[in-house]
Amino acid sequence: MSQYLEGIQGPAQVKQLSLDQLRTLAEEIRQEMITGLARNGGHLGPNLGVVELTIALHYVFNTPKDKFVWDVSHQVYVHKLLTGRRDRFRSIRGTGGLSGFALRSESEHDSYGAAHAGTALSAALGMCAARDQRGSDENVVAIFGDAALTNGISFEALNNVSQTTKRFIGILNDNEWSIAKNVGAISAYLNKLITHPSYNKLTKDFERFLRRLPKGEVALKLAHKAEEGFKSAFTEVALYPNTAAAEDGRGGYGNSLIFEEMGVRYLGPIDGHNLPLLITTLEFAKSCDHPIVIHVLTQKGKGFEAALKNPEKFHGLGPYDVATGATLPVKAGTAPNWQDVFGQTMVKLCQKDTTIIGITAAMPSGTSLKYLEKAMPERYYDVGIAEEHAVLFACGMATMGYHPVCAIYSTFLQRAYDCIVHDAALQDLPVIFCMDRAGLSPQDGPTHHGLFDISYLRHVPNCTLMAPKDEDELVDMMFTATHERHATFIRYPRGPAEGVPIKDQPRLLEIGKAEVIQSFSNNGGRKVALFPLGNMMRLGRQVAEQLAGEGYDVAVVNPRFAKPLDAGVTEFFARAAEILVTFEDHAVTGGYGSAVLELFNEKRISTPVIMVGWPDQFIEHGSSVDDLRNKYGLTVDNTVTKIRAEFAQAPTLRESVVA
Ligand SMILES: Cc1ncc(C[n+]2csc(CCOP(=O)(O)OP(=O)(O)O)c2C)c(N)n1
Repeated sequence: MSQYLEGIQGPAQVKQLSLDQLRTLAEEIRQEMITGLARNGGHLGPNLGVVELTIALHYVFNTPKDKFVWDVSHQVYVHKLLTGRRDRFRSIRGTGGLSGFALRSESEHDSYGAAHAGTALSAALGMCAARDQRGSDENVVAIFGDAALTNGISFEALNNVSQTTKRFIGILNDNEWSIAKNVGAISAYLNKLITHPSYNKLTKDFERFLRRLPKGEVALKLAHKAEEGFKSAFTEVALYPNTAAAEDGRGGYGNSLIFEEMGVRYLGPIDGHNLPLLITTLEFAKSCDHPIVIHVLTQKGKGFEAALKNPEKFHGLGPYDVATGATLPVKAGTAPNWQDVFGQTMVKLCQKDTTIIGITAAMPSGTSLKYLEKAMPERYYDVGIAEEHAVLFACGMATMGYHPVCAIYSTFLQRAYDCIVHDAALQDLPVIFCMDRAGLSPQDGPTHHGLFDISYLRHVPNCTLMAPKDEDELVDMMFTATHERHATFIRYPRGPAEGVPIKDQPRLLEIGKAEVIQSFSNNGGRKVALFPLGNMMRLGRQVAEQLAGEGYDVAVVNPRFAKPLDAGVTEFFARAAEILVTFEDHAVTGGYGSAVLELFNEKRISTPVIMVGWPDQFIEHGSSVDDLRNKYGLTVDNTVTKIRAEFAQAPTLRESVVA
């Protein structure tokens, strides 16, 4: 039983606690997260790092009137616990449960939804502009990580702050980690601010200052009572930084060239686990009439030994053992993950072809490009959370004779759409895109599902788009892509592949050529042609089996290519069949099935098409792919029922066409 957490119905109760009680609350929150997430997993590490920061934010500000805009928002678990969602907390990321991210429809305290990085500063600045327009007085606080700061959009926003508003509060939550270790010059710069000798000295100064408060202790109430005196002294520290530190250009307390030159007051770095320091600093920020960024140092995984030891693993993970932090071993006989096959194949391809290069946008482990990083670091680039840059960087390399491979999740590649069209495709550059998580990312939900890439790529000229039915074909497709002279996209889902053996020597596939898995047997049954794209082959085969058991004559074709379609094979089976079924782990709108319909229109083929795929709506999060497929009918039973219904509906029409 917790002493305080259970009594927290909303931020109002947080404000009533004393400093000691807040500290106990912080411990209780850590315990609840460590034990509560063990069964289903989640973003444990980042949330353990922001316990004190989130408590302080709710202590000082008043949501929902004041607005918190969390970047990525994978670190909002503490915020959820403090804003009336404690009793549903353990449902997080599961079917029907709380979202793992901020979600406007979930709570009035979630002022802005997110899960892609780099959006917080811009959105918060927009809120500030709206506030100033309408003359209201709410505070807007953007909370963003050190890796999110490396994202281009964050800088676009910073560039725009001082000309837009006088009241803007940014919290730079710096734990030195992206998912992997943060990379790049910005990260190095932040590190300089932290390790500068003036940091410790001035922090001590600040502590000394706090101790000078009445009763000589760092006590919240007292800090508040002494507000005016405190603020002016604080301002002095902030406005007149250590000059030596400023002169050598390395920043120092109260001085950071990057922020200051952008017209944004910089304050910090401060200890993000020191509650009174956080509270007093936030109080100060609230009173400022100029834009301000507070640099807060936090420890990812604080309070859980296993998470501290392995920040990358505990950034986001599945079920784990509360005592040891150990995750479940992979069951014997489980097929390798698609991404691991991708990563290992990259190493093999790079060993044979010196023009191949691997590029990730801050996702070395998610995409498994880590294998290349380890084996051939000189052929590997982590460009940070910067998908547009990743694609343009690849385009630049491609102009110089290289074959860059961008390993980017389908959902994150959305951000680089213009670079795909304007740079890769228009210039007809041989960049290879391996789109991981094409399909569902069930526990993350709509922000992470990769259900739109076929639609957003299919109409772009000069592009080839393929989807492997199994891991052996993934290797063939990667090999084939390295021989292409155009932009080539390969989509494959998250998790285990099919468990088929992988040939020693990959095969060059003919572009735009489908694979006939099973032709009609002419057994006298009604003819159905199944075209399952990519990982939908398994479902397609199950449907074929069921239909065959019911006496249908079934053909199964592996389309391989969503672009270019194999027009010949598709037309042949379409004309031979009475019904054609397309399957795709993708939105049906504008997807592979739509491409088939366009072909039918062009060739004046009138065979009915049933399209199995995701409906035209955002698919929520759920505990598993199966949960969501069952809900939306991407199942054997539902497909077979539709086929039967189609035959029942127009039995004679088609017969007359066939005749
Ligand atoms: C556009 C985009 N690319 C990649 C990701 C994957 N991603 C999620 S969190 C994260 C790291 C965020 O690090 P930081 O901003 O420092 O926050 P922390 O987790 O350290 O609190 C990344 C790369 C994403 N969410 N959005």
